[in-house]
Amino acid sequence: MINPFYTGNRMNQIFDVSGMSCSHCEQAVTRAIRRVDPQAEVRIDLPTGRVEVQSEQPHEAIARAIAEEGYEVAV
Ligand SMILES: [Cu+2]
Repeated sequence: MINPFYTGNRMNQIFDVSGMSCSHCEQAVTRAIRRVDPQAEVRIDLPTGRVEVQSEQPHEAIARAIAEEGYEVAV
């Protein structure tokens, strides 16, 4: 898959998040992820709760940040 954001060390990570219902939630989750990795690329699909992140930070660290923000992350 061709990914314009791929820089070499970044991994494409998918999270299944429940509890996001509006753009405010989207921003809260994005901010939480950027606290772990300010360079992270974040794409959120609200209807499905699919969160796609490109980051070199570990999957668990990002999942924890989302959970700490108050959203449920499926593992
Ligand atoms: Cu919301």
